[in-house]
Amino acid sequence: MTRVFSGIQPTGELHLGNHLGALRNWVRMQDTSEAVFCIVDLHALTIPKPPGEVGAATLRLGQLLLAVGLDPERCILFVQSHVREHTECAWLMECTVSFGELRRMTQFKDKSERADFISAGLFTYPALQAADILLYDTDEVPVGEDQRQHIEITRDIAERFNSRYGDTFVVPRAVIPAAGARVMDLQNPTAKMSKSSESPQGTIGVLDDPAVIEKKIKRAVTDTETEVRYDPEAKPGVSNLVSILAAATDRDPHEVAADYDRYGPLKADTAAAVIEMLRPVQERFRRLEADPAETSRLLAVGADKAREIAARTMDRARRNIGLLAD
Ligand code: ATP
Ligand code: LTN
Repeated sequence: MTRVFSGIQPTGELHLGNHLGALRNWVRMQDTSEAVFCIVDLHALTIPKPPGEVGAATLRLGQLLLAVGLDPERCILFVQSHVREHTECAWLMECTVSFGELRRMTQFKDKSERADFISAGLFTYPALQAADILLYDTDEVPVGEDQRQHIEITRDIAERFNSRYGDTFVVPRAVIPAAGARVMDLQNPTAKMSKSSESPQGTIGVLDDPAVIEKKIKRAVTDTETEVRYDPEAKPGVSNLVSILAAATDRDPHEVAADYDRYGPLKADTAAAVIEMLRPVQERFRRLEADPAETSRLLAVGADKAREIAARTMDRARRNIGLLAD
């Protein structure tokens, strides 16, 4: 079976873009592949955080991922810092990637321009990400378009390591969902919906109350025409609503658009579909929130399974490098 690995940082609240663009696919992949999903808490430390913040956000994200439908019986779900092999392997990756390659990463360029404190970890971030992926003999990495360069560098690292020390790592490939999976900001439909968006009104949180969801969709920016058409270039606002409704009901956006001739009913149905889709997620989240020990237990089970695979890969890497056995 294909081994799939992906990671998500415990920063910010999950939104509809994360849900439709990533998490829903993760849930589906549990049945078609050997799926490993990781809450990458150490990656969150590349930007300094007050004590306790990352741990609390990790637990909450764990609860959310379980609520969305990740099932520890059908996938491995764990926290990066619980499996020490990630940081150990990251060192091997740092010694395999070059300074110049890391300097060319666009995410580093963007983030370092905005950061007050540029940690060395922000610079070596891709080495830790390569370790995450390569420890699990990963075939496929489902990620958004913005991560393409990180998967490319992971492939380069794996190939270079293998040619230096012999076959050690599986060379993974990125799986990037088709365009329709990109959810745009409701207030600024030419920008993607994002945790770091300036307009909370433009972003629907997975845990938003039904009344809040309804209000945000009702106030979503459209245009001065009245015709409903799926045309993301000319009509970004309306097309975003159409594609949200299509994604939430598993239909084709062009077909959905053909059902409407006014914006009002389109908005009402989109809100209803999103509320309906998120209702069971919110209910499961409330139950998990009431019993944090259960989520911690499930994450510990996941870490045990992950460690077993990661330890084997690290043994192979140490042996192939020819480090003195301990
Ligand atoms: P940021 O605010 O830093 O941009 P984000 O909201 O984009 O964060 P990430 O943690 O970078 O979220 O992404 C988690 C996953 O969700 C990734 O696989 C990403 O591709 C996906 N994703 C994020 N935003 C959207 C969106 N608007 N539409 C579709 N998928 C998205
Ligand atoms: N850099 C990714 C998060 C991430 C990841 C990974 C994704 C860390 N390690 C391994 C896939 C595989 C992000 O910012 N979305």
